[in-house]
Amino acid sequence: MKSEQHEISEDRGIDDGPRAFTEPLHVGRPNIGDRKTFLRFVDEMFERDWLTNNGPLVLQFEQRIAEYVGVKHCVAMNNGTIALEIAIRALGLSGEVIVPSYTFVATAHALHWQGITPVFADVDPRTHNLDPAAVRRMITSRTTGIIGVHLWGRGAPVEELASIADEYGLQLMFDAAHAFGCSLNGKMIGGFGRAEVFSFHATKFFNTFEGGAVLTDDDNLAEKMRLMRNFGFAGFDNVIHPGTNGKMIEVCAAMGLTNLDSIDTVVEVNRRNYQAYRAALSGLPGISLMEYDEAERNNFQYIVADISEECPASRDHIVKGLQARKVLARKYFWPGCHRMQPYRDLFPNAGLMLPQTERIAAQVLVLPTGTSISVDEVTLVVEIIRYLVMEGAQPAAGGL
Ligand code: T4K
Repeated sequence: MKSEQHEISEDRGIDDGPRAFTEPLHVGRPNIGDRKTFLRFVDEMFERDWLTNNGPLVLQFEQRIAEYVGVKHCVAMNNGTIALEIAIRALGLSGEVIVPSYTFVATAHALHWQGITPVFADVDPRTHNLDPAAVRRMITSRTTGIIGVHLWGRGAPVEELASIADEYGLQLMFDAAHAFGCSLNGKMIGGFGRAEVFSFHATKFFNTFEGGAVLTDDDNLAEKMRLMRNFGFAGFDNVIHPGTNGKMIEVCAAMGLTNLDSIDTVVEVNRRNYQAYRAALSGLPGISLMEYDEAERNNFQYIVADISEECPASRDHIVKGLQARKVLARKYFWPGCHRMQPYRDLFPNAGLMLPQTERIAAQVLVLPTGTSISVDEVTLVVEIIRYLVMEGAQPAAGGL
C-alpha cells in the first residue's frame, strides 16, 4: 500500500498565511492494496481467457463479500448506481419513493431514471440521516417505498423506518454506498431492509475501480437481480426476464479481492487520521467534527466537519482558502439533490420542507483522508483552517 508524503511549497504565494501544498490533497484518493497480488489475479484471468459474465473472480468476490457482511446473497454489479437501479426495479417500486435530499445525487437519479418520483424528506441534524418523522410527513397514496441512506457510513434509523414501512405497506431498502465495513447495533450494514446497495467506486475506502453490489437475504430477489444484470438470460438463447447490462467484470473483482486483504489496514489509517483531525480541530470556534460511535464498526472514510454560524469564517471561505493551497476539501452534498436538476425545476418549493438539509448542506466541509494522507499533513491542513478561522475573527480580515 502506497503512502504518499505531499510536499509543502516554500513559496507562500497566497498571502502571509500557512504555505500551500505543492501537489493537491484529494478527498477520495484510491486506497490500493498489494499490486503483486492484483497482477497475479490478472495473469490468471488472461490464462483463462475469461474476462466477464460471471467469471470465477466475480463468483469468489461475491462469496467473500457475502461472508464479510454476513448476508446470504451478494449480487455484484458494474457500479453502485446500476445496483441501485436494479434493486429498485427488482422490488417493483413505482409512483413515489421517499429518499433524503442530503445524499449523493445517484440516490435520486436511480429513481427518476426509471420514471419514479423521488420525494425528498428532511434529515436529522445530529445524524444527517433520514428523520423518521419527516418521512411520515411525505407519505401519499402514491408512495411505494423508502430508500434510507447510511450517510458517511453511520447507520440510518432502520428500526423506525421498518415500522413505518410495515404500517403503510411500503418496501424498504438502503443505499449503503458509504457503509461497507460498518455496523449498526452490532449488526453489519448490508443486512437491513429488503436489500442494501454498496458502491465500490475508486473514491470509496474499499474499491473495485468501479463497482457495486446488492446484498439481500431473499433468494427470489437475488435470483431476479442476477437475471436483470445480465439481460434476463437464463442460459444460451433463453431470455426469461427484462434486463440490462449490470455485470461486474473480472478485473474489477480482482481489484476487490486484492483490496479486501488490506481493508483492516485502510480502516486503521482512516481511524488514525480521524483522531488526528479531532485533536487538531478541537477548540476551534464553531467547528465540530462528526463523531463515529466507537461501539460500532466504522470505516472512518469521511472526515466531516460542521462549520456553524458561530465560526468566524464561513464554510465557503474555508473551502476557498483550502483549495487555494491545494487542499481539495469538498462541500458534499451541497446544495442538496432538491436544488440540482431536474429536481430544482420539478419541485421548486421542496426546500420549504427541508430546513435541516439546507442548513447542513451549507455548513458541511469534507476533508482529505485515506492512505495517501499522513498525520503531518492532517496537522498542516488544520493549520490552514486555523489561520482562515482566526483571520475571519480579525475585524479587518482580508485575503484567503
Ligand atoms: N449513493 C451514494 C450515497 C453515493 O455516495 C454514491 C457515490 C452512489 C450512490 C453511487 O455509486 P457509484 O455509481 O459511484 O458506484 C464521488 C464519486 O464519483 C461517487 O462514486 C461517490 N458516491 C461520491 C460521494 O463521490 P465526486 O464528484 O466527488 O468524484 P470526483 O471525481 O470529484 O473525485 C473525488 C476526488 O478523488 C477528486 O479530487 C479526484 C480524486 N480521485 C478520483 C478518482 C476517480 C483520484 O485521486 N483518483 C481517482 O481514480 O463523486
